[in-house]
Amino acid sequence: MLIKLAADGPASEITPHSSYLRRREFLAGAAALGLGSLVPHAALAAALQADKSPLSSASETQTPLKDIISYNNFYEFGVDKDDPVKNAHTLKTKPWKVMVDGLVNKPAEYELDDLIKDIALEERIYRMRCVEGWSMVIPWVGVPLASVLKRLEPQGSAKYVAFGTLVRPSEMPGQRGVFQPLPWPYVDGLRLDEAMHPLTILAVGLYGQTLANQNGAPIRLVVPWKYGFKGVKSIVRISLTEKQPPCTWNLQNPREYGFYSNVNPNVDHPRWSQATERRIGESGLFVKRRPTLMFNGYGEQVASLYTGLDLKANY
Ligand SMILES: Nc1nc2c(c(=O)[nH]1)N[C@H]1C(S)=C(S)[C@@H](COP(=O)(O)O)O[C@H]1N2
Ligand SMILES: [Mo]
Repeated sequence: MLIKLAADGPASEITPHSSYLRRREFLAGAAALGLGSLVPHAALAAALQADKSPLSSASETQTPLKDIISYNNFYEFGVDKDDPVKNAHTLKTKPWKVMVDGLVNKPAEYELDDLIKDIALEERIYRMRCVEGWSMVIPWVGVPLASVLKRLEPQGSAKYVAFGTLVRPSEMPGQRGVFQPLPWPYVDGLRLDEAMHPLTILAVGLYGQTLANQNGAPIRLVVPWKYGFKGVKSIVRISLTEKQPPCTWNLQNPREYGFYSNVNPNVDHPRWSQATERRIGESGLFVKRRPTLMFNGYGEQVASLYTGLDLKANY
């Protein structure tokens, strides 16, 4: 009954800023009342209303929620796939501020709700492909990154967008151990035209609810034609730059991970093939690996971004 209450109104309705906020508060209140267990995947998840986007890859079976929230890479919470689901509850996602700086006319430290205010939330069902060889189909809820960037007014000299994430060891066990798997903050970036592409979104939810912490709450990048590691989680900084920004995995191992990281079955990672993938949630003796598609199947929309670029050299 309470879940019905949270999902107030038709799914096609545009979500204004104030009701987005109210939903977040409703669930915080529900959690305080001990009603958190009514919410399927996290005590603070709140129902979101989103327009269904025609840009969805809607024909494929969606990966079950339980798999999306329990098989994650989020090294701030540990390096094993089941570490984030166990550890990410300690992350506090409210209040949340995003610092915007660099080559923009509207630099500021924005409250998250102000950053996406009045931009309609959309449901985008996307195939996602990790460089490790697994894939999922995820019904994201988010806003086009282009809409947010337009609001920030990139200057003419801006050529790239850099994303930075939270460094808060008190809430992130992976940042306080003796062994720190990555340099912090986790960073990555896009060329400005990739960032402005209509398929690129900032996600705040999935399966109609706010993101579970382990999926990158409260806001993360989603670029469906690139390998999963470009999906920067728990973003606290957006910078417009003239120079190509650093990428965590490229810094870690430049021979294995490049700036572009476009899904490409013809260019193998040095240690494993990229020709096929295992769809998470389809485990079983007789389940076959699927062929991986060029640009993860989004080539018709994005291939023109790379005309004239050698994709073997620019992996
Ligand atoms: N901040 C941060 N973002 C991150 C990572 C990380 O370790 N830290 N891992 C990346 C990798 S390797 C993948 S495959 C995706 C996984 O996103 P998901 O768990 O929501 O499927 O998040 C990416 N974003
Ligand atoms: Mo990944």
